[in-house]
Amino acid sequence: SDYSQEPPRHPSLQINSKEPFNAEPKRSALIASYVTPSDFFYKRNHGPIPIVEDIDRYCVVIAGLVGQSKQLFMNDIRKLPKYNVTATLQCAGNRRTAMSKTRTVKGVGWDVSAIGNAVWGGAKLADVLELVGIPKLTSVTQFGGKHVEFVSIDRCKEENGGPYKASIPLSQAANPEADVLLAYEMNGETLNRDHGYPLRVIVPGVIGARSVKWLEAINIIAEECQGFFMQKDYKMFPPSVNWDNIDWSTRRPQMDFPVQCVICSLEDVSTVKPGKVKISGYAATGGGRGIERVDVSVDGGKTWMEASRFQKKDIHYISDDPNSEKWAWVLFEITADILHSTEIIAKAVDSAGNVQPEKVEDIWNLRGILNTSWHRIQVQASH
Ligand code: MTE
Ligand code: MO
Repeated sequence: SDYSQEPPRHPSLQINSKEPFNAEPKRSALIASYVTPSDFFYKRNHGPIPIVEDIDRYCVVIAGLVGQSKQLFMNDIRKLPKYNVTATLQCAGNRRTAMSKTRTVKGVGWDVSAIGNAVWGGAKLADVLELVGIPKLTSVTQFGGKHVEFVSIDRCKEENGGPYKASIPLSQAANPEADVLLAYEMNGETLNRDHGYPLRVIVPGVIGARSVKWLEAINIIAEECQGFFMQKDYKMFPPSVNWDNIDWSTRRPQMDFPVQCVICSLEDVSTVKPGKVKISGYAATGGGRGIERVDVSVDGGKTWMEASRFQKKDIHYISDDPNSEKWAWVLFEITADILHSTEIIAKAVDSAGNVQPEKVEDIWNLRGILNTSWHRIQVQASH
């Protein structure tokens, strides 16, 4: 594998792995704006960044359980109606480093910033599938039934030098309301190489691993994709499962991400001057459910206050769809009096009433995914 032609990256990123390049911004960068600039958007790769030189010849092949397979060139995709969808992408491994402090887990270490919120511009997958005779669907069944597989141009060692791939249910792919995109723009600009140039999938509300970058082919298949990242990774196991007794086939690939909430205005540990302290961060949930509430405690969880939430503040790209913010995070903010050293905690509730687990120990899993435990910051009050 050749890492000699990687794109330039912002020097402020914290690099968790150089080859493949995995990096996240400082947590303070995430609350500087509702839409995360692509420079400060986490980068999660499993191999070298591919190079697509001749954009006129670049095409996506749609094949599998379709009458006739079809080649789609960029021009064909741009001819379809263009949608801008604001969607939060979160790696299932976000906050993994904190999970490994309880017990070691396997995987790239991430602090709290393997997440970002962008405005993705492109064609709806439902419109693309219609071109090969697949009718639009209006209900989503999460498991069982046909799947739509996305195959990338990149090469990774987990696939023994083959391409990264993943799939989602056809019922989601062909449902225009699910807002699954083939995106060629990020935040109003041409998608850059790190984020999937020239074309990537965006599956809103689902863990980042299913949003395949550098798309090469779309296959309609009878059941879910058998690739490494669907079958041998990104599955949630109970705390009793270890590397000696693991049976990957007993669990389903993770799809929706659960409710998550992180304080970004303070590092852990922070020193503050006694008095008013601003506490802000992000909260997000999967499946388009939306955040109902963010609770903040400044006394280690004895008492709670509700934070204020906002979206959209700095959106410049007006979305066609008034409902599209449902895939996006909310930023929250509250000012509290902090007079003594203490533990600050944030936790969110989504519109289905889902809450976050109190302790990371209770959700420990050997791959270190989905750490959505209450986010805690130790603060020392000092003059
Ligand atoms: N697509 C390809 N082709 N190769 C990859 O390594 N990584 C996935 C997904 N799509 C990956 C991919 C994972 S695990 C995540 S979290 C997101 O892309 C990260 O997207 P980003 O780098 O644009 O933030
Ligand atoms: Mo990921």
